Formats: sequence, C-alpha cells, structure tokens
Amino acid sequence: MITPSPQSRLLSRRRLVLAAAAGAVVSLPSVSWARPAAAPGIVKPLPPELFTVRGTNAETKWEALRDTGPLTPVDRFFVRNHTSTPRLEADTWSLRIWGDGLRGGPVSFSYRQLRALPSVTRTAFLECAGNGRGFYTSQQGDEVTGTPWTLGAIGAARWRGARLGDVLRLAGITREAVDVMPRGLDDPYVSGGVDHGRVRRPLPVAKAMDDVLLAYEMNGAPLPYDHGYPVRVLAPSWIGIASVKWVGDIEVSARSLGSPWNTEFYRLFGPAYPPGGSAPLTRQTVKSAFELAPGAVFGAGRTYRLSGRSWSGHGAVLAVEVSTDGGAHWRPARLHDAPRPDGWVRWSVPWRPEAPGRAALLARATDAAGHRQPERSVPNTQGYLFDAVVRHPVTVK
Ligand SMILES: Nc1nc2c(c(=O)[nH]1)N[C@H]1C(S)=C(S)[C@@H](COP(=O)(O)O)O[C@H]1N2
Ligand SMILES: [Mo]
Repeated sequence: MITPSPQSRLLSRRRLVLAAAAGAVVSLPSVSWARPAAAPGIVKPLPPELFTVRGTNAETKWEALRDTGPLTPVDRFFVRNHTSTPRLEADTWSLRIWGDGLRGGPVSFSYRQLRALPSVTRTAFLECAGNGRGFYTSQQGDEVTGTPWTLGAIGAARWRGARLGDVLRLAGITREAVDVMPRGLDDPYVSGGVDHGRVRRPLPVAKAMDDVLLAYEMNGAPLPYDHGYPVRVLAPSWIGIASVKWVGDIEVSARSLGSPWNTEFYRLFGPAYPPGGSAPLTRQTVKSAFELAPGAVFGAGRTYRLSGRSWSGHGAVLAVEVSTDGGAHWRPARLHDAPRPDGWVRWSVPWRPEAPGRAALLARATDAAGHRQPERSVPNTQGYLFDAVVRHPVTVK
C-alpha cells in the first residue's frame, strides 16, 4: 500500500474543495488522489516520491536513491516501455532460436530448461541511451526529439541468468554467424503512423558471446513484469535498448541484421555526424548525478553531506570532482565504492553553504578510459548519450 505524500493529500483536498465550490457532485470512491501516478501500461505502482511519469515511461527521482545501497530496489527502478508491459507466464513462455547462423533448424528452450543451465550472477547498471536528454535543451538550447529524461533513466541491479553464449552454443551457432537479434513479446511499436514491428535490435556475435545474460532474476527475485518477466536480455555497459525485455525469439544470422533500432534510432545524427548517422550505438557514456531533488533548499552556515553517483560504459569511474560554486572551483569527492566496470560509484563531499541565494552544484567524473565529463555535449538530433556536467540548481536560505 502506498501512502500519499502530504503534498498530494493537500492537493486533493484543495481539489475537493474547489469541486464542491463549483457545485460538482463529489463522490468519494471515484476520487483518485490516494492512488500513485500511473503510466499507461506499467504494472508496478509509481508513487510521486519515487518516479516522474513520462508518457509510457517512468523516471526514477534521484532523491529517492539517496538511502539506497549499490543496488536500485525494484520499487524505484526506471521503466522504459515502447508500448506496454505484457503479463507473460513462465510456464507457457519459451525462447526460440532460429536463423541461417545455426547448424540445424530452430531450437526452443522452456523457462525450466533455461533455469537448469549453469547460472551467472553479476551486478550491472542499465541505462537508457536517452538518459540526460532533457539537458540538451534546458542546458544547451539544442532541439532534440524523444523523452526529455533528466538523469533518472538508470538503475543498477544484481542480475542472474544463463549466459546467452551458452544458449547460442547449445542451439548450434556456427562460425559464420555475425549478428544475433533478440525480439520482445510486447506489442509492435507504432510511431508517427509507422509500424516498426516488435522491439528488436541486432547484437554483434562478439558481444553476444562475451558477457550478455538471459536474465530471469533481478536483485535476488524473479524479474518483475515491467522489467522483462520471465526473461530479458542484459547487455552490460551497453545502452538500454540492447537489453531486450520479454525476449521471445533470437535470430542468429550469417549476414548483418538491421532493425529500426539500429538504423533509424540509436545512432547519432546531426551536423557533427555523417549523413547516414554514426555507427549503431553500443557503450554508454560517463555521467554523474547528485542524490538530490532539483531546487533542494539548504540552510546557510550549516554543514551538509552532498552525495551522488557516477558511472560509465567505458570503464570504471576512477575520480569524481565536485564544484559548489557553479564550476569556478573543483574538489575531489570521496568515493565509497571500489571502482568497477559496469557499476556506479557512490561518492560524497561535505558542503557548508555561506551566502543565501541560488547556487549550482556540479559533479564531473573521469573513467578508466580517460573520458572526463565535458562542459558541453556534442548535440545529436535524437538527444542520445548526453555526457556533459549537469548544473544542479539549489537554494541557500
Ligand atoms: N521488449 C522490449 N525491450 C526493451 C524495451 C521495450 O520497450 N520493449 N525498451 C528498451 C529500452 S529503450 C530500455 S532503456 C530498457 C529499459 O529497461 P527497464 O524498463 O527494465 O528499466 O529496456 C529496453 N528493452
Ligand atoms: Mo532506452
């Protein structure tokens, strides 16, 4: 059961009073104030303390991660749905592997068979390629299309599943195979009058055979419906679209495969890129976020502990610097996790704001590949891979 925040209770009471004043008939059972915000097609509750609903998607609020450990609890893990969450059953689910990259014909695995294979458990973040997209516009004035996420289209979890490589080997993958394409069982994605078919995106065989999982557990429990129950792909360090949820079949091909998700979407287009766009996107960029609401209020002359997290798809985050004066001075943050590829590192700095007024908090990370967050991200029309330092507005009173 979700308890409404004091604010939503106030709001609803005001709405009731307004409705009564306007002479409307107020029937209590139909008043929806006690219910958390809903996104069409998402099964789990989306209380406003934890999520911002954006169309069919739900963005995690960073202030809701403040007291969480290295793993993001599923009750606050972001959801990115092209359509809506299907409620599948493990007993009737199966995974069909097919295509001309196999030695023989199609092979199917039941849920039970998949779970009987050797399992691996690994912690990895999962992040949408569009995470931070909103800052292209709000911080840089760039025009971009797509969901204007702030920084909450990311979560980290402990995933357990079978190795995709083991399953492909059992299915008889040949040396000629170059791409494999997992496809989801959710509804076809229709946008701008075009039916793009079911969500699917090719993975190069080298990645598929390396560290990709067919995951059936998240943080020690079966995957929740919204995150791919009963089985999803989990491609560590790559953009979220590579981790196809509700996977139903995988094509194994001796030729390279295409889908709208590696031709039209999830490439970089724009003045800085070739006319056909960049190569299909793979790894995530480096980012940092404060575990703080935008516009958070601090008292002058008091000492606070600012906390946040940084992560990168190119290697472990090795250093994080914080500026509390809008970028004029930087100091190192204290890291609270051992640097790990595919993971995020929690950090903190003490802060004693002196002068009342508005301030901007900035954090920038450097990863093991030598990427340090720039002041400005090179824009692309669909707003992917934002990596610039974000200016987090706060007020000192
Ligand atoms: N079948 C299917 N898989 C999907 C998607 C989808 O809509 N359908 N969305 C993708 C995108 S864009 C992202 S960012 C991640 C989000 O995973 P999550 O909802 O578990 O956080 O799932 C990916 N896999
Ligand atoms: Mo995504």
